[in-house]
Amino acid sequence: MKVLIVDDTNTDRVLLKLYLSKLDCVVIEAHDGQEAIDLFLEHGQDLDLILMDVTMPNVSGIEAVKAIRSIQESQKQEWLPVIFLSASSEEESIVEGILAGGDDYLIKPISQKILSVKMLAMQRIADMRRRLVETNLALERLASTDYLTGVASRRAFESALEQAMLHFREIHMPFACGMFDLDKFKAVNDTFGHDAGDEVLIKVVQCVRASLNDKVIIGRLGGEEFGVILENLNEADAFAAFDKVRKYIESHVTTFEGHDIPVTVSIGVAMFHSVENDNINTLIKRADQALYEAKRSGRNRVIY
Ligand code: GH3
Ligand code: MG
Ligand code: MG
Ligand code: MG
Repeated sequence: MKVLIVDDTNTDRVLLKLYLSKLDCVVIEAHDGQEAIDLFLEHGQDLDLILMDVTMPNVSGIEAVKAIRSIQESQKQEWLPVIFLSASSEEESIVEGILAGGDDYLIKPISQKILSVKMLAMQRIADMRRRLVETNLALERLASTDYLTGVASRRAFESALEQAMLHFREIHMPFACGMFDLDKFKAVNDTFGHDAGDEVLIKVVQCVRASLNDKVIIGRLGGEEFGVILENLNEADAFAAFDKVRKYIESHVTTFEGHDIPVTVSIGVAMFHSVENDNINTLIKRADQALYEAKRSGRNRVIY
């Protein structure tokens, strides 16, 4: 553990350092609240605990902890336990310390045994929080990714679309949103089975990446429907790019258990123009209408 000790009294710091060295801690020291804030700003990310005296000249321990908590809040930092150490056992003082952001409050003289178990308790909470953060990250990844094809989930795609709108409105550039729907895909499942259908979906995504680029934003909007965002292109170039994808998919047949499975896609394209009053719903609606038109007029084509 890396511990910041804050105390204006020399002998108190020496004693704490001795206790902490027996617990294999790395220690840094501050002599008052201001120095504690400065050291926190410098070392904050790798500190595991702060032991904070309450009564100190200039900036008190209470003020220092309030400042540290507000920095943590504004920078969305991880929790960092703070234990106050004070000669005052007044009810008011303990209440003030905890309300200021302290996690515990020990009364001087400090018992080495009590300090060490209090530190253990803090470490237990820190471990639990770390596991929670990891689980949340894993869940977020899961919710933002389509399990079968690895592209963005619908929710993640819509949020990427939202980001793109903000960005391109700011730089006054257009971008294109293409909505893909596989043609007669039900027949693929009916003829070759659901697993073969799954292979085709994976292959279509590979084709989009191969014919555009690896980093293009793709989302799975529904069963056999995908969204693709093409940035920095005018209408004619976007149309050409999507038509290239369409041809690429048409000419790259999926092979599954010895069967060749041809598939085509219909693509509806909507352009986002920064001057228009578009929002994500109107943009998706226009792409959807273009897709409907592509289907109606014979499939395997790009319409915008
Ligand atoms: P259209 O050209 O008009 O789009 O016809 P379609 O057959 O593609 O459209 P329809 O909506 O009738 O059928 C879509 C099919 O997509 C039905 C559904 O079983 C299949 N599907 C949806 N999600 C998956 C999936 O994850 N895996 C597989 N294998 N099939 C899926
Ligand atoms: Mg003091
Ligand atoms: Mg469909
Ligand atoms: Mg379809």
